[in-house]
Amino acid sequence: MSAQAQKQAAAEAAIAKIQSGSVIGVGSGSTVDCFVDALAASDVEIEAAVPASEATAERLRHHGIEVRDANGAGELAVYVDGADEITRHLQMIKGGGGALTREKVIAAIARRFVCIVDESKWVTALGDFPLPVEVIPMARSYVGRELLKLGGRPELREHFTTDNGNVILDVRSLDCSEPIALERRLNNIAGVVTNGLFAVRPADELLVGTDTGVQRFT
Ligand code: ABF
Repeated sequence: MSAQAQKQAAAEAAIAKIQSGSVIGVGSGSTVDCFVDALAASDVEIEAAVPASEATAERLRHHGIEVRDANGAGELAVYVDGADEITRHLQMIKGGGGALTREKVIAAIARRFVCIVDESKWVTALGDFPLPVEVIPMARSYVGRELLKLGGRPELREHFTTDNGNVILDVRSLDCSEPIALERRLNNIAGVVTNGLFAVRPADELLVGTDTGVQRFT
């Protein structure tokens, strides 16, 4: 089965987690695109969605699904999003698509986080994928130096500005074996807006598309 078919299967399995009439959070990326399309084709009619990126907002609107701002949406029933890496502890690296800050805010205001991935994202330990760190532009050099002190190898994501007007440093070689501690430490560097570790608030449920069907973990 191709990675695309696995994404599709995980996305379709997530539809069962959504109740008609609810307001939900919707992440970003190609797996989430499958979810939005599957949601639109399903019998489930949500009240509205809070999207993590402008691209997702556009896709939702295209299907006639109401898009709402996080401010004023209140607590969300469910947040459905993908990941770049996820472990058995449901801790993740996210942000390969650059929407990590909005993704983290929506994860924080959702009662449940359902992560949907293809099998390639399912890892035993975090850290092969470069960790995205969103930084306000004037702090780029300072944050880069601090990341070097922590053993990381930061690289500026070229020709990329986040939806919030910031830059991203993609960091290789960081020791991610204690993801909660590292997530907090990175967030304490002045100028860091967010980092792509989702360990303090992990997912609540994982749906992995595999060649033998969708596997579910909680
Ligand atoms: C979002 O989309 C991000 O956190 C992650 O970087 C990316 C995964 O993309 P895809 O579903 O295209 O692999 O979930």
